[in-house]
Amino acid sequence: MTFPKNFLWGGATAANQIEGAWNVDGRGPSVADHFTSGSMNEERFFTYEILEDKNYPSHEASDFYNHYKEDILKLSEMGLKAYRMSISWTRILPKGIGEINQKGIEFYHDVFKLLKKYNIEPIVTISHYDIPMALAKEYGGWDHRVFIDAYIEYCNIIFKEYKDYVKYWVTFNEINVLPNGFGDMTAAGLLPKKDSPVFVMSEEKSQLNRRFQALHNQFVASAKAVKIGKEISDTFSFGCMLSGNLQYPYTANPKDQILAQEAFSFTNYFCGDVQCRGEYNPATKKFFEEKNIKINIEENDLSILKSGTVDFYGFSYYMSTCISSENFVKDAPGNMSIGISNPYLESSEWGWQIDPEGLRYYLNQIYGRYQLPIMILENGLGAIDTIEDNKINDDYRISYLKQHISQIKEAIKGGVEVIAYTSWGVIDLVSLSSGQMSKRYGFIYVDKHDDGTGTLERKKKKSFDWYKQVIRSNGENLENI
Ligand code: BGP
Repeated sequence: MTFPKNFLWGGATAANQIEGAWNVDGRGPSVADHFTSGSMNEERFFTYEILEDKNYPSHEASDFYNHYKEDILKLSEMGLKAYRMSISWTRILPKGIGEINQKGIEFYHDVFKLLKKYNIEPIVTISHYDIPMALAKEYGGWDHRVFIDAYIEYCNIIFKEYKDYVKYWVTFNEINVLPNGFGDMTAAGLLPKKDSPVFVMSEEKSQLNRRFQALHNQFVASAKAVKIGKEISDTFSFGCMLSGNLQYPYTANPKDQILAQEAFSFTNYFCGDVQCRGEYNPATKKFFEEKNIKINIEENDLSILKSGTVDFYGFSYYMSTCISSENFVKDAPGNMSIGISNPYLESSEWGWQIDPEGLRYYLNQIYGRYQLPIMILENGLGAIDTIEDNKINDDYRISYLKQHISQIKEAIKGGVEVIAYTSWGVIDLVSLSSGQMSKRYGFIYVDKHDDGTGTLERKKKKSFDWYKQVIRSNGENLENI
């Protein structure tokens, strides 16, 4: 048997992409509620006001808030062992700090009770692209240290409330989208002066300082959360979560090798080293010096980082690109990344290059460096699904997942300790990059469309039964399923 007996086969979602009910039962707005929908060619926008003629997909999303009983029942029917979900910070603390919303507390109690009833282990992301709008508006975003205090207040509440239900906590989703520039608004709530595209990628000096200050503050918050969490319950286990970023050298030119090596280090080890080893690595310190980035590190921060390292390494993995020392056009988009296309790979309908071996490569690299248990917390294919004869035959999704799971198997055979695999968007939800519903990842279809119409009815896809069998066989005999 390759996969360990207690392997956590699961599915993943995030509150702002699935729950909806954005202003119901006392919930406060998050920054994500101010993102309009877009498409492959049309950017998403952040708007300060909610504009009548725009569609804000998080407002209803897949309406998990009102469908959670039915949804969790379906997850149990699939045989899921784990469900990676996030808590919406502003459902608990509508303004991000201060007054508590009892209805929000109860909602997650109900969700966790149901998961427990079906023996589904929750893996809970504390902050998944879900920044309290009130706090961001007042203080400008995570570059202000008030966010550390607010986050710790929020952690204290949820740790105490849910300690009998939750063992696995993930402090921040894809924290490394800050160094790579994609996460200013989504991950750090660094609000612009006026309405602007969500993914701006500014390289201005002042923005760089804000970005890396926000990142530092999140590192400190993460380490503090680990510390206080372990005081509240010794059963808690904490993970980091990075966007698994992989760029191959385009040619055998040694210059390309160096570039790829440096890119891997910057996009993965930068954050991984702080959260797994408790310190900024030498390359990162040099980077700060060279770019003349000035951040405020308070007296105890470095010892806090050292004392709050994580127990497992979590990451998302969807695709890979290439990097070159020559002047190629970056024509391959991806998960919070962009690179040069690889002639050996095919792409999804959204242009993300499909690379199962890349997942194995990434696992080998990360385990080689940290030797911590690994959770693959997101992986999947965003595709357009069509209903024919009342059926959704998503063989393309089955093929994508099968190839990726096979590569995990190979990595495990090679000695890598993988303990969980939670496929992304297990129930169809709003796409982060495009805001579309039509970029579907799920085993469970949700009748909801890009223009916001739809009955919200749920329907099993072909992949539902396929994944059920994969779980039942604990990943064995994949070729025949
Ligand atoms: C990751 C995010 C998720 C999710 C996923 C797929 O970056 O953690 O929130 O959305 O990517 O990306 P997309 O929705 O853009 O297809």
